[in-house]
Amino acid sequence: MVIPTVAIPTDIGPQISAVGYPYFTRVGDTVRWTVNSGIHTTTSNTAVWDSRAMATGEVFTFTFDQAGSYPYICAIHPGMQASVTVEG
Ligand SMILES: [Cu+2]
Repeated sequence: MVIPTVAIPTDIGPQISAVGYPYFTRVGDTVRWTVNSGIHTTTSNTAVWDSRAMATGEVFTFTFDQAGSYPYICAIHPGMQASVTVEG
């Protein structure tokens, strides 16, 4: 079974999957998600951002201007969870 993932196309990017990965970045950085397969969203649990539905190859970016921990899900597949931790 192939688990669809949302990830930037590098090894160090954020990934959202059934397993979930933490991702660490710094204030002022722009995080970029690219859909590798299927249709997914990257949706902040606390309404900080919402990509809405994206198809394969689509890209969403968000710039973090405050430190904190930001959990997010795929709104289409709520079992897909991950988080971004922004360090000051
Ligand atoms: Cu999904």
